Amino acid sequence: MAAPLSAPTDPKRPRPRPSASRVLHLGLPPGALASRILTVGDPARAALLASHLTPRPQDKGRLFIHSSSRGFTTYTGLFLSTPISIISFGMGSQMIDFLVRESRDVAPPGPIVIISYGSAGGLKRDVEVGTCVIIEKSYNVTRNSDHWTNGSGTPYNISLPVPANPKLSLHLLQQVKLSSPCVLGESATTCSFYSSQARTDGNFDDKNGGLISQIQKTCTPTSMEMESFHLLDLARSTRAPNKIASASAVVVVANRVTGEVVEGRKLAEVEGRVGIALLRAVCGVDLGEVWEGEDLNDGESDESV
Ligand code: R1P
Ligand code: URA
Repeated sequence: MAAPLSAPTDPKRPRPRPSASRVLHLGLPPGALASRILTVGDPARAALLASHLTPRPQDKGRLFIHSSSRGFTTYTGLFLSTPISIISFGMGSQMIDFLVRESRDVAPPGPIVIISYGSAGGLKRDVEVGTCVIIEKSYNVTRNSDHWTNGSGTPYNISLPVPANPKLSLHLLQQVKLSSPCVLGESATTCSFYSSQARTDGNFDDKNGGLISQIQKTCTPTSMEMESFHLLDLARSTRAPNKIASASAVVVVANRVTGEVVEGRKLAEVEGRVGIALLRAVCGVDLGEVWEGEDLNDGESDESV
């Protein structure tokens, strides 16, 4: 039987749960997660990475696996004796929102690390497909529906950047570089694979013909994907003592400037190699050093709406 969850921070606004002991969308009880979490979009990528884990002693010889009815699959086990969880979430910022908030709820108390590992489009001519990009900061690119409603603003908004945890990013870069081409870069995180990634479609009036140039006038992104911004934004909003340090790694699968697309066999090989490097990196990171210089004592109370 699972231990009861910790009390919600505001008893007047309890978080919804399907039962007293599991979070609503991930379907996990407390104790199901490690303090080190690697998230991926694709369930097949999660299964591949999880094949490198061994069961925790308390799981009686079987890896902990849970697939929720809302599309999240979680594996928890040991990688080189260190507890780690791998969670597949599907796609998009909203799924990452569920993942980050509910993981934080059932993960062990105190600081935790969440790293995301996905694929991306490339926006720099000289960054070849198959290269891993460690995202040092991300901009949110969103469709501005008001522009279609009354012509206000531009069709797409580009936010200010949000940084990844710098020590964690550097650690990932050093580890992945040992076995694969890897660079530090900025990312444009988009609200759609289509409109806000400048893919044109005759069936829709997306007003996105000039979007890549608009993005490149604002920032210098190396990659374009759909989740990093929200992960980094939520992580920096966490309160001590239950902070999240986060960083994001992507493999460029299609270069949007040159039109080059990675070949299937090469992608499988690179994804596996980078995946193992990230498992090593996440398990090898010193949880104390990641937050060096930051106050990990109790945070302030919630006063705003
Ligand atoms: C779009 O095809 C998906 O691919 C990328 C994007 O972020 C988006 O989720 O990530 P994954 O390869 O992790 O799915
Ligand atoms: N994922 C994305 O979001 N965009 C791409 O072009 C490739 C992968």
